[in-house]
Amino acid sequence: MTNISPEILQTYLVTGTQDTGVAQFLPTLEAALNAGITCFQFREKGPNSLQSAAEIEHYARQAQQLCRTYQVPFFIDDRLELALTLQADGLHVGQSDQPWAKIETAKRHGLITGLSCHSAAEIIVCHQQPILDYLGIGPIFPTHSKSDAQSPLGLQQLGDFVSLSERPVVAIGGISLQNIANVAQTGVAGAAVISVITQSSDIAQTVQALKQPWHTGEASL
Ligand code: TZP
Ligand code: MG
Repeated sequence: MTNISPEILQTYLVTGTQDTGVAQFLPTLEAALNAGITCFQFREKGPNSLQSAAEIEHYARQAQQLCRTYQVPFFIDDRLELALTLQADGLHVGQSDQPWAKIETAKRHGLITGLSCHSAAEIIVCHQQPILDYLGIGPIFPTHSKSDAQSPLGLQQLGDFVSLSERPVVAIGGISLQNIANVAQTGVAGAAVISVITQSSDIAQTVQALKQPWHTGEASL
């Protein structure tokens, strides 16, 4: 039960200026787009993120323009009004973001909708909600990119949650080139990452390596 092609979730970059520095934000995104990411989420949040609404909108618009050039879906984390103003392709929300009211409004305006989940109970609630397109599940492994991250779920739990979910799942949190093959084997539609791309010294090679399990059939979609 979803309205999207799960392939868009396969290699999903989540980033804001706090992860790259302001100067490297657009160059990092363009390198990742050029290398073949399948989705981008603008997530301006947490320590060192921009605070001015005008600046946030400026970088979001620039990022959206780049995504259009590469024909990659452009999502926004949490900021419903910005997502509607820019006519983003999707909105992603967390459990503490008043998710259902935002998901409802976003869906009414035709956006793709995603929700972060961390427990079986949260996933079961989603069964009743056809307005939700996909689930983000994580963190799977320890992460340094989210200061308020919950405890890591691990691969076994991820596999159980993929089975429980009625919607495509994108895994997030601590995903690296060392564990991407194991993540793909749980049946997720894709992997969402921050630091493995933003801290890479060779983004083209990193993105190729992240996509590898889906090319070689290791992923159990
Ligand atoms: N939500 C759960 S973990 C996480 C988010 C946004 C951070 C993922 O970043 P990284 O660097 O890929 O671990
Ligand atoms: Mg949140």
